[in-house]
Amino acid sequence: MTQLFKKTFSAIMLTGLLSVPAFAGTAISVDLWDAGSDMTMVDNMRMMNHQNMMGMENAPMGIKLSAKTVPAGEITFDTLNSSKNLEHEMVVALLVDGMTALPYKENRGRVDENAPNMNLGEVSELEPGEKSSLTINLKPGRYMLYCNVDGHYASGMWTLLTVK
Ligand SMILES: [Cu+2]
Repeated sequence: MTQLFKKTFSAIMLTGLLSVPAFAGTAISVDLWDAGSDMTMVDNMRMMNHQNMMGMENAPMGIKLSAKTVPAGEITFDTLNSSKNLEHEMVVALLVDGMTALPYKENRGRVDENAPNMNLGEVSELEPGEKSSLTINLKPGRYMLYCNVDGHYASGMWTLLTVK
């Protein structure tokens, strides 16, 4: 850290720049988690029904980010599926101003990824314990990261990200 600081500092001195050093991008850690029981499809459906009563704070699964706001530009999502027994994924969507509901297919329990802005990039199905990264360029705006495995979005597996 100190070394890096010195290098950065001398680079600034050498080039005579007083502004922020050139920004190579931002990395965010993404944790795809769940409560960890042996959940079957039937349990998933039951969770979806409970969701309305429970509220998000009691959701049985979710997405946790190391940062909720990041600068525009190249963003790397270092994604870990920390579940012990379920596959999860992470899809990036842009929330357009005034949007009140996502294009959601009730019959399939999934967000419609083919709808505009609903899939700007993804880390597709990760096995329990598996990691993968996605790097994409994001403009300022409000984004949502979600898991589109059947029933998971409705079970609370989404979070918001602000790009400034
Ligand atoms: Cu999931």
